[in-house]
Amino acid sequence: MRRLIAVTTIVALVLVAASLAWAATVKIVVEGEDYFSIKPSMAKATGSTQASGGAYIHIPLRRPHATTETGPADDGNARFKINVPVAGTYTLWARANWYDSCGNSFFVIVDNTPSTVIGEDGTYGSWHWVKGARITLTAGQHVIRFQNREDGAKLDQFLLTNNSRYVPVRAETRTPQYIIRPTQ
Ligand SMILES: [Ca+2]
Repeated sequence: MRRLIAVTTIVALVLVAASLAWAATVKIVVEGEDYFSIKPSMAKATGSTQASGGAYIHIPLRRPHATTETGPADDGNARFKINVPVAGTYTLWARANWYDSCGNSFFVIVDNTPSTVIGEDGTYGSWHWVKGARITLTAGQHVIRFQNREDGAKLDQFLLTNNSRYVPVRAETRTPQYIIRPTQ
């Protein structure tokens, strides 16, 4: 009997721990077009049949397209304001579409921390998820900035999750409860 109680207690504790972990799992999905502010050469594009919501943001191709790593021509960017419900370490993912090997990345700047690079993978001409940095965030408001690094880079959505094993596959459903937009 004592053993049964012990086993029952352990099972109950495991279930409680699992449900707490489940409850604390957060996924923040933001459309590229959900920006709080945008600065050229970052631009919004609409009418897409492939991008979620029909829209994305991008650094338009220059003519001639940069074919060497010369550095960005401007600091064009989109700033996003999000409300993080639970403090933790979040993995950043971007649903991107790259032009070529010289148009396949963005700088990402979280609040006032040094920039990181997302992209530099070899999938061109189709929307796909790219894994970015792991970011430690407090609960509350944060600013995420996607900034020009190379022309020909497009962003449909980005995602932040504290579940390090989560791997997005398709376009995700946006989570408006975490997104702060300018008041109209
Ligand atoms: Ca979109």
